[in-house]
Amino acid sequence: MANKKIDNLAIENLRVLAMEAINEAKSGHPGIALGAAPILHNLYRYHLKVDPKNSNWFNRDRFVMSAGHGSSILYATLALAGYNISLEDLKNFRQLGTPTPGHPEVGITDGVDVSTGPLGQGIGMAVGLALAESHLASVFNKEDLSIVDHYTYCLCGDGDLQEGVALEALSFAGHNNLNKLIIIFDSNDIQLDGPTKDIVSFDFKEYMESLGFAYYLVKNGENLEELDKALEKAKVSDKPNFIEVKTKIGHGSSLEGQNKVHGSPLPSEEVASFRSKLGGDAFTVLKKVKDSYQKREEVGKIRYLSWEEDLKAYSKKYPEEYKNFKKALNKEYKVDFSKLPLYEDKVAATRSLNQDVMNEIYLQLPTLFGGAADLASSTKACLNSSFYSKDNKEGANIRFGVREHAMGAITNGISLHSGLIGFASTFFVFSDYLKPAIRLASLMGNQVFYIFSHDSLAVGEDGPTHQPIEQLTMLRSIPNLNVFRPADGNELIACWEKALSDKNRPSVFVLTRQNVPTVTKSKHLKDALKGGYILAKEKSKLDGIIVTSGSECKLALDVKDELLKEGIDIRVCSIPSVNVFLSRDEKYINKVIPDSKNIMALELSEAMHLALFINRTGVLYNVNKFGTSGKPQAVLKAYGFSVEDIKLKFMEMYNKNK
Ligand SMILES: Cc1ncc(C[n+]2csc(CCOP(=O)(O)OP(=O)(O)O)c2C)c(N)n1
Repeated sequence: MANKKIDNLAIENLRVLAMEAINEAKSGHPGIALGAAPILHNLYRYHLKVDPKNSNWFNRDRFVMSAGHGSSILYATLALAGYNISLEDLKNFRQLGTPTPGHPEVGITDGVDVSTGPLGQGIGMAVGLALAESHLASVFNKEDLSIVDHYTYCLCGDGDLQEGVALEALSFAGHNNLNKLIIIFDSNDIQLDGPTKDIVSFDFKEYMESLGFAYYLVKNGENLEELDKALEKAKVSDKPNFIEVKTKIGHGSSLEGQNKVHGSPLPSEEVASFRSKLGGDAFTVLKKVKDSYQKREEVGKIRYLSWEEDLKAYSKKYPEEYKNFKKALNKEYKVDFSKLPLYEDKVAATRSLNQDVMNEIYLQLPTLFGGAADLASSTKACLNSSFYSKDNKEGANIRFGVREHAMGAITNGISLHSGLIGFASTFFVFSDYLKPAIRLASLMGNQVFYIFSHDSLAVGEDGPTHQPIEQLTMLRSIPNLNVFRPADGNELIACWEKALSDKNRPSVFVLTRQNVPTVTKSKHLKDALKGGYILAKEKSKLDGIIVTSGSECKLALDVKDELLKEGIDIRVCSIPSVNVFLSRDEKYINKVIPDSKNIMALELSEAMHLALFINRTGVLYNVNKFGTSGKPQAVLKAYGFSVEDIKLKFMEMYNKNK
C-alpha cells in the first residue's frame, strides 16, 4: 500500500461521489456503495491490470460487478481510474441516454465488461470469462511467450450467492480448477429485506472449500492491508479463489448496518456533510486523489505496451498462430458455406444433421467452444475435439453437467471474453432453465449459439414434462434473438449462415428428435436465409396458404397434395425464423404471405407468433395444452397433427370463408 492517507482520501472521495450521484438521481443503492468502496479502490488502484485509455485491451484483467446494484461506486471508480466517464456523467447517474445507467451495461459504459443486475448471473459470466482465458491460454501460449494471461475478478454480495446459478457456476469453477478466478464477497450480513441470518445459515468457508475453492477471510473490509494480502495470495493460488470481506452496509452513514440503506438515498444534509468533511465542491475529485490514480494509469499503459511487445515477438516467432489469434480476436474467420453439403433426399433428425453441419463449420471456425448440460449424446451438440478439463484445457467441448442456468451464464462469459464463441445445448423444454441468461445475451448483443433438441410433442414417451409447448413463444418474444426452427438439413445450413453473420446477436436452434425428410431444394436456400419463403407454390390459383415451420413442413406439403385432390390449390410457406422474416421489407413479406383468406398457421407449439400471419378468416392450428406420454405418432395423432385432421380443418375454414 503506497500511501495510507491518500488511499483513505480516495475511498472517501469515491463514497461521496457515489452518494452525490444517487442523491442527484434520487434513486440508487447507497448501502453497497459505502460498504464496498475500499474493495473497488484497492482493485482499481493497485491490482487490476487494465489500461483505461485502451479499455478493450484483450489481455486486461476482467472485472465483473455481479452485485450490479452497486453501479454508483463502480462508475465513480471507473471515472477516477481514467475511463471515459466524466464527473458530469456521474451527475447524470441513471438518466436517459447517459453512460451511467441504473445497472452496469456492457457497450454503454466504458470499462464495463459484463451487464449485471440480475443477481447471480455475474458470477456465472465471471466463470465463463475465466474459463475462456484458460482455454485460450492453452491454445495460444508458448513456453517462452504468453499472450493470454489475465485474472477474472468478480465482486458479489449475499444475494448473488443465494441464487442457484451461482452454486452451479461455482461448483463448475471448482471442479475445473479455474485458479485465475477471484471472487470477492461483500459480506455485510444484510440484504434488502433484513439480516442474512434470517435467510441462510451455511458456513461460507466450508461451503466454498467443499466446492474446491481457496477461501480467505478479510475480517475488516476497511483494512486495505488485510485485503491486499488476500488478493496477493489469490493471485498465486493453484485453486479458484473466494475472498470473504466483512464490510458494513452503508458504512459511515446514519443507517450503517441497516437494511434501509440498501436501496434508498441518504438524506441530502448527510451527503452534504460527507462532502464538507472531505472538501471540494459536489462532484469533484481532490487533487491528491486524482494524482494518485494518474500514477496507476501510467502503470496500466506500461503493462499494455509490454504486452504489445510480447505480441510482436510472438508474431515473428509463431506467424501461423499469430494469424489465427488475430482472426479469433477480431471475429475474422469466414465460413465458406459452399463447402457445406447440399441435402437431396436425406432423412434424418435435425439434431443429427446439426452435428455434421456444426462440425463442418468448426473446421473453418475453430473458435467454437461449448457443450451440453449432460445431454451431448442426445442433443448431439459435440465438436470433433476433446473435452475440456483441468488437465486438458485445449478441449473445445465442455461438460457443463446438469447446470443449465450456469451453462447459459458461462457461455455468455465465454463469448464476452473475445476470441471465442460459446455454445450451449440441452433439450428444448429446458431452455426455460437458461432463459435469464439468454435474455442477457440478447440484451448485451452477445453472439452465443443455443442448440435445443427434442423440439415438440414428437418427443413422445417422455411425456408432458419433456414436451415443449410455450418455449418457442417465450424465445420468439425476446428482442435481438434469432430463433431458428429449420425443416431439414438445407434450411439448417441457411440458419447457421445467418446466425454466424449476426455477430452481435445470439441464435437459438430448435431441432427435432425424430427423423424428418429433406423438403427443400437448392433453389430454396437463398430464400431460407430470409427467414421465410414459399416452399411450395400453388399450382394455378391461390386458394389458401399454410404457414409453418420445422417438422410440420412435411406435414403441410402432404396436406397440400391431399387438398389438391379436392380441387383446393394452396401454397406452403416455411418460416424457419419468424424474427428474421419479420425483419425483411414489407414487400417481400407480402409476396410470400399475401394478406388473403384461408391462411392456416400450423405449428406443434403454442405458436402465437405464427398467428401474426393470419387474419380473422384464418386458423391457428397449434398446441394450447400440455402434451402427454405415448408413442410419438400416437401423441401427434391424439393432438390432431395428422394429414387427415389438418386437411379437414383446412377444408372447414375454406368452406366457411366461401
Ligand atoms: C435475480 C434478482 N432478484 C432480485 C433482485 C433485486 N435485488 C437487488 S439487490 C437485492 C438484495 C441483495 O442483497 P445483497 O447481495 O446482500 O446486497 P446488499 O444489500 O448487501 O447491497 C435484491 C433482492 C435482483 N436484482 N436480481
